[in-house]
Amino acid sequence: MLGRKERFACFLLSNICSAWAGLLYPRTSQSREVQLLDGMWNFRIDDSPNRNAGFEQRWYERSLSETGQVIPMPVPSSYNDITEDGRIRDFVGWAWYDTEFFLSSDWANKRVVLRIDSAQYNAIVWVNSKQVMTHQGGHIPFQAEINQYLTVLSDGPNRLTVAVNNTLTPHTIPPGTIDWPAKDSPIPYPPNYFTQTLQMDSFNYAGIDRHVSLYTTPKSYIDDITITTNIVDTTGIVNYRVVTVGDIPQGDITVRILNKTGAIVGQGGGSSGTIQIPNANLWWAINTNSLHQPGYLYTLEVHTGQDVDADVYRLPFGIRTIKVVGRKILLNNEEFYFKGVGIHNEAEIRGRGLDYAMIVKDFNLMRWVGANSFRTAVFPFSEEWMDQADQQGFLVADEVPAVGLNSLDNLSNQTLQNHMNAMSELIQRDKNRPSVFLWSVANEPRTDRPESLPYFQKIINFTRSLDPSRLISFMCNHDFNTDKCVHLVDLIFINRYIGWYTQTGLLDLIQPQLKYDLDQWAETFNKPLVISEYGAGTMPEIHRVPSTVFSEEYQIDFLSRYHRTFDSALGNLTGEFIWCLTDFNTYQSITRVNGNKKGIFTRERQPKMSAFNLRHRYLTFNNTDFCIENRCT
Ligand code: BDP
Repeated sequence: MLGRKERFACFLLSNICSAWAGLLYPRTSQSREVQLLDGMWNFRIDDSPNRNAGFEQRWYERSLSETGQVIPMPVPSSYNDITEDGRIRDFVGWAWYDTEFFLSSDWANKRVVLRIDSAQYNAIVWVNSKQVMTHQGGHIPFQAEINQYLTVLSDGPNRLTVAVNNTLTPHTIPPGTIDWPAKDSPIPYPPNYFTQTLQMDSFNYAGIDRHVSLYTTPKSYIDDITITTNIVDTTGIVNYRVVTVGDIPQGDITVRILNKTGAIVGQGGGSSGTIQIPNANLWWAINTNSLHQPGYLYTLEVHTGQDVDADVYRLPFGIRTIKVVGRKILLNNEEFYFKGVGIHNEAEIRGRGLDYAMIVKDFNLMRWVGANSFRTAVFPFSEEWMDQADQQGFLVADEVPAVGLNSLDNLSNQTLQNHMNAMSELIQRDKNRPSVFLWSVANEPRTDRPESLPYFQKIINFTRSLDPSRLISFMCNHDFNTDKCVHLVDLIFINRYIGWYTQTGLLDLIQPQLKYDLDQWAETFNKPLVISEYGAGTMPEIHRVPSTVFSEEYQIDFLSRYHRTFDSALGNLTGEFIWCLTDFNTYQSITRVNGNKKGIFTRERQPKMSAFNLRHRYLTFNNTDFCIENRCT
C-alpha cells in the first residue's frame, strides 16, 4: 500500500504512479530465478529521413535481420563508440535492437518479468511482436510482467525487440534541442540535415547500456520493500514496510534480520513493523574514523509463507542516521566532512557498457585517494555501482539527469512532470541504500530568476514528500546574492571555477575571491555549505614552470589554492567534491580537447600529478602545510 503522502503525490500526478510499482533488484532466492539476456544482439539505426521507417514497416513484427542489414551490438553498451561509422556515433533518432531467447519449461507456471536496467532515452519494447512496455528517461530500470506474450514458452525462441530514441527536447530530463537549418537559408545543407544541441558538456551516449534480464517470482509476490532506520543509544531501530501483490495474508509475512555472519539478530511479522537491534553495528563511511568499520550491512529477509509457492526476498541495508544540525552534517550523530569526488566516469562505462572491472577499478581509485564520498554527476549510476558504495562505505549524493535546465523555457510544466517522474523512479530504486545521503534534484539549473522559484519549490517539496528521511539539494552555480532557490535546500552545494572559467590563469585571485565567496554564503545562510565542483582542465604530461592553464602544474597550483582556502574556511565548510575523478567524453567543441580533462586521473585511469596531491590531502586531512612547491601561500 502507498503511504498517505505518496497517494497524494500520485493523485496530483496520476501519470507517475506507475513509478510506485516496485523496482526491487532482480535477485535469486528459493522462489526466484534470474536469466540475463546480455550478449550480442542485432542492431540497426533507422536513418530514414523522418526516422520513422521502423514503425511504418513494423520492424518489430519480424526478425530485425529480415528488415535490412544488421550489425552485432553488445548489450550492455552504448552504440556510439562501437563502430568506425560517424553516422552511428552521432546518430539521433530510433535505434533498433533484437535478440532471441528460450525459457526453461520450469518457468511455465511462474510470473516472468522482463527488466531493462537503462536505455537512453526513450524506449519501446516488444516481445514476440507485441508491445510490452515503454519508458522515458535513461539510467533507471523499467520492467513488465510478460507471461501473456510468451506464446512459445517451451518449444521455440521468443523474440525481444527494443527501439531506443536519444532525442532530447526542451522538456526532457536532460533537455536539448533539435535544430534544422532555416527553410530559406541561402547557405547549402545536405538534404534532411539537422543537429542535436546539448545543454550539458557530456556526450549523449545512447542505447541499452545496462543489463537486460528476465526473472521469475511466484504468482503472489513481494513487490516492494522500504526500510528506514534510526538509532537510540546503542540500539538500531529498523522500520520496514513490505508491499505484496496477490493472495498473501498479512499473517503469513515473516521478516528476519541477519547480521554479516548470517546469524538472526531480529524478527518481525506482517507487512510493516519495527525491529530493534541491540548493540547494532552501524553503517559508517570509509576513510573517516579508523575506529569505525565502514559499510556494515545487515540483510532483511522477507518470506510470504512457508509453502513452496511462497516468495522470498533478501535486501541488504545499513543502520545509520544522517542529520543537519546548524551548519554541520552528522552521520550517526558524529560530525562529518565530505572528502568527496565528483564522478562522471560512467560516461566511459556507458561508452563501453556496464563493466564490472571498471566499477571496481574506480572504487579502488577512490579508496587510494582517501575519499569518503562521491557525487553521481550528472545522472544515476548503475545499481551494481551503488552496491559497492553501500558495501565499501561511501556516502553518495545521488543525482537525477536534470543537467542543463538553464533557460526559463526548460522550466515548463511538461519538464516538471518528467523531472518528478525521474525523481520518483530514482527514489524508488535507491531508497534503501545507506550510502545515499542526498537527493540532488539538478545540476546548475536556472535558479537565479524569481520565475524559477515555483518550479523548484514543487520539485523539492515533491522529493521531500517521497523521502523525508534524506537531505535534498541542487548543485548551484549562482552567487549568494543572486540565487533565488537555495533557501529551499537542506545543505548548500556550490560549483566554483575561479581561476578557470572566470579569472582564467589568475591564480593569485583564487584565495581572496573564494574566501570572500565562502564567507558570504556562510553569513547569508545558516546551512551546511559544500563545494560540489572545482577543477581545472589538464592535459596529462604537459609541463610548464611557471604553470599555465592545461599543464599538470597549473592543476596542482589551482587545487592547492582551493585547498588552502577551504582550510581557512573550515568552520563554514562541511565538505569538498573535486571535479572530477577521471577525464570523460564530451560533445565536440573547441573548449574541449578530446573531452573534459578536469580528471585527476586520465580516461585510462592513470594518475595525473594532481591525484597525488589530493591523496596527500585526504589521507593527512587538516595538514594545511602541504603544498607542492610551496607556491600557494
Ligand atoms: C560545470 C558542470 C559540469 C561540467 C563542468 C566542466 O556542472 O557538468 O562538466 O562544468 O565544464 O559547470 O568541467
